[in-house]
Amino acid sequence: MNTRPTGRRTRAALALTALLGGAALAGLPATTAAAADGALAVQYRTGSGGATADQSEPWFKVRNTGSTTVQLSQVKIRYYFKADSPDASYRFACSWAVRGCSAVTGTFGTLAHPTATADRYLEIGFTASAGSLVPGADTGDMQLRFHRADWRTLRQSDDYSFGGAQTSYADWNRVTARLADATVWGTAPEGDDQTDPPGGGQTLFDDFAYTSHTDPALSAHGWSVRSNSGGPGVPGAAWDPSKVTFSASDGNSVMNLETSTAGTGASTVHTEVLTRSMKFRNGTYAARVRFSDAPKYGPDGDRVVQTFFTINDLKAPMADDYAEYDFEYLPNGGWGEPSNILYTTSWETYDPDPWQAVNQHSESRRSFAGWHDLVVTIDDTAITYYVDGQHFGTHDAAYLPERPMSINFNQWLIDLDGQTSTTPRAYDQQVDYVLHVKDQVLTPAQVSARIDAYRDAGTSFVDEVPAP
Ligand SMILES: [Ca+2]
Ligand SMILES: [Ca+2]
Ligand SMILES: [Ca+2]
Repeated sequence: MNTRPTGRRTRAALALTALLGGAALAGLPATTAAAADGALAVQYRTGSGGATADQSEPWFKVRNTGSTTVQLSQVKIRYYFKADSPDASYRFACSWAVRGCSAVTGTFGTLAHPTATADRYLEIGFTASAGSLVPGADTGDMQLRFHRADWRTLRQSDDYSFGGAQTSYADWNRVTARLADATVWGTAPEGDDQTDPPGGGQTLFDDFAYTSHTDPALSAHGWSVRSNSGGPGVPGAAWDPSKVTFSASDGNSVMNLETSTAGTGASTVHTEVLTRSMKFRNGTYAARVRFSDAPKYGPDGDRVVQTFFTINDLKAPMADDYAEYDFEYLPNGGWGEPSNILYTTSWETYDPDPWQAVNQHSESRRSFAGWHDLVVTIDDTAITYYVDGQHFGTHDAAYLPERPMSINFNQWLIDLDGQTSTTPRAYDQQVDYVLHVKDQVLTPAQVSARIDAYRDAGTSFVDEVPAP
């Protein structure tokens, strides 16, 4: 992980965004309940009834059989199947939907307890633009499909939810529907233990009250201070744990990441701190970070990147289960930018060689020197960034995370072209705290209130977030 290439934003990346519309991905269930007396029925037919096929084509209509209006964004349908092999991967697509394919999301999950006919599921969800269902209404036709990533023939005769004889729409209880996290339709296979999904709220909070990078508490609290070489940034640079230090003033400890160079790869030192566990997915992430525009000594001008981000591992070029959400401040420009710029970027995936990026970003071209409150929220529908309580950007469902991630801070140099001097110089990035609240979307004000409450209680660290 963290072999993040330079030159990460291309105009081609933005053009690719349009191609992703039908393959949007949904995250964990929403946490708020609505329409408590609502009930749903799911009708199914197959568009491809063979025992084997190039694509499985589960088509659905969802009908509101209750007495209150249902927001489709609160609805999830699961279609269970047996994968063709343990490592087979699948792609979702929507051929046609009355509500619009862009309003229908599909993501794949793995059952914790596989059975002979179900070890995976396709979960269908809806964006807010899908609208609602009044009592008695249905979604109309949703002609959905999925295929193997390598387009090899798939076997569907062994799939729990498949009905080869269902060539016209009829109620089908071998798929499930959930409304606001409650299962309201169908019978799940025994392997689906997700009957009562967590409401979330488990929290990681760290005020970074440590003495040094070798403080046993730092590791005990799940953090790793990077020492392994490699990207991103200047080739030959070291990642030096000893340049991650801690200091306190007025009883509040902050972490400092120092990055330095004397104009050569061998003299360049990068810094990074990250959680060892990739267990963070939907919810709220927040950190108070101090960016700097100028070095603390030596000549200015290096293409520094100062960051707070979440990331998981790219399993293969363009693998769609990659995820990354960044705050990246470039005080001296870089990536073709002449001057200071703050990016927030949400990643679907990328190919390191030849470089190809599938992401969406927001930017602001001004100085962000000084302390800033950074917040990003991820739910089933969007990724939203805030800086100092102000909305900074919202990115689309196509960029939602498919898998959990680590939480990272790093400071590094894109290259040595911004300042060609061999005079030593160093830059600081500081971090006051980090907060993650699982599966809950908090406002920046609610984040501040949580931080205040932990500090009032004298709590400098808590980690309730379960392992993935
Ligand atoms: Ca199968
Ligand atoms: Ca992705
Ligand atoms: Ca602190």
